[in-house]
Amino acid sequence: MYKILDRDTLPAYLATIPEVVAVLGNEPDPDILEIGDGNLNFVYRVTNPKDPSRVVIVKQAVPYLRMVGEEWPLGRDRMTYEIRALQLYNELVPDLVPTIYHADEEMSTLVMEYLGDHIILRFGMIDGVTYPHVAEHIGQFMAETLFKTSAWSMPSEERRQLMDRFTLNAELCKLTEEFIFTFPYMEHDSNYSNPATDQWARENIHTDTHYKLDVLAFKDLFVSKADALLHADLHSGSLMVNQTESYVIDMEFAYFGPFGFDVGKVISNFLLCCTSHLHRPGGADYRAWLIDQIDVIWTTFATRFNALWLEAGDSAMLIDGLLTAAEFEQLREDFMVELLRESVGFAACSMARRTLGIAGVADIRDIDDLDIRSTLEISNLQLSKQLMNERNALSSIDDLLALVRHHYEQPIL
Ligand code: ADP
Ligand code: SR1
Ligand code: MG
Repeated sequence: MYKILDRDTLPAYLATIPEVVAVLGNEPDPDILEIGDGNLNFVYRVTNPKDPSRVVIVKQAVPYLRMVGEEWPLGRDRMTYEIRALQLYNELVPDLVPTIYHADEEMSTLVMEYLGDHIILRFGMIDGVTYPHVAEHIGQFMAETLFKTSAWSMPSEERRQLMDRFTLNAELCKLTEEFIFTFPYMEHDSNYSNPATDQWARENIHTDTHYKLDVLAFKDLFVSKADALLHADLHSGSLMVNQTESYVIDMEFAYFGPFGFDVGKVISNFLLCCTSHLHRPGGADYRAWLIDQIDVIWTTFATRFNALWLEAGDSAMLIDGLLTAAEFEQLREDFMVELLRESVGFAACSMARRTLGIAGVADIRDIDDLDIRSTLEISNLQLSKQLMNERNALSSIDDLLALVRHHYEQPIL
């Protein structure tokens, strides 16, 4: 039976799980610290005080939205989808996700490996730290998980059975539909407020029919296009990293959606951080590093995705003999250009929602001076609009990088 766990009840709960006892040891009085800084759930670090190397993470979904409180009810099913996605990722990309010690759908609880030598990428990037491998790891993660759950890889029936395990992640899909694709582009009580930014949004977002219809077209893709199993919340707060390793966490939004949603969200988070370093000490050098990482992410992703495509046998989409080698090559080339454009459109939506909506990013929202923050917010909105407007003129990652570099060359502060 479901029960909300806390520091008092966690030890007894964990003591009943042999796989957890094997890691933690028989410790009746472990050290427990709530370390969650996310928007939705509670995350505890549980350590054996006699041997601090014996440690686990316990993540539990509660029946409300953590960032608002109990007055915003939210079903606990999200943990079921996080468990299912993390189980699958442990098969597809075991080196890039935490190991599961125990998963309990009824208790909406996941007990997993503690990433003690890693920090959330967002905070490292806010501090201007460079990570030599993170972009490559992100590209690999997306290629493996997206390609291998797509109809270009899986047989039709098997894939539909997998889809069936994720179709009802309805409440979190609705959160995305509203908080990424709807509320930020209109007056809405849930939106963030900063006077100069609000004014700019009223004049340049709420009244821009073309842009709003473009955003709606991307909402349509989010709602309708089931390319692959997405992480669906793949931002720099969902990555824990150090100088050699990267781990993807927090896959509770997982559902079958468009490839470009994961790719675009990642790109947008490097851009949001880049904007923050117009003010933060990282300056031009760190901005250049961030933009270079977008190149590495895309290039690694596209290269690996193509390699998997060439290795794939018969799938729901293709069987041997249908296309000539030249036709297949042309298909892959055209496909990647379209995927880049789709990713850029989703990146544009993500930048606007992180600027105008309830769930901002610390990169920008932790800047105390409201005028400076507003200048950066408006710059993000300008870039969002430019990405959206010009996405279909982009034919390569170099075109995107040129657009972005040009944007950040303009002095704004
Ligand atoms: P939410 O779903 O509420 O956003 P997250 O899964 O993002 O929760 O986790 C919140 C925070 O808990 C993360 O930002 C990170 O600091 C910490 N955390 C989560 N999983 C782990 C882990 N396996 N090891 C170490 N810290 C973790
Ligand atoms: C109320 S929306 C909360 C947001 O936090 C998560 O990280 C997702 O991005 C979601 O949109
Ligand atoms: Mg989450």
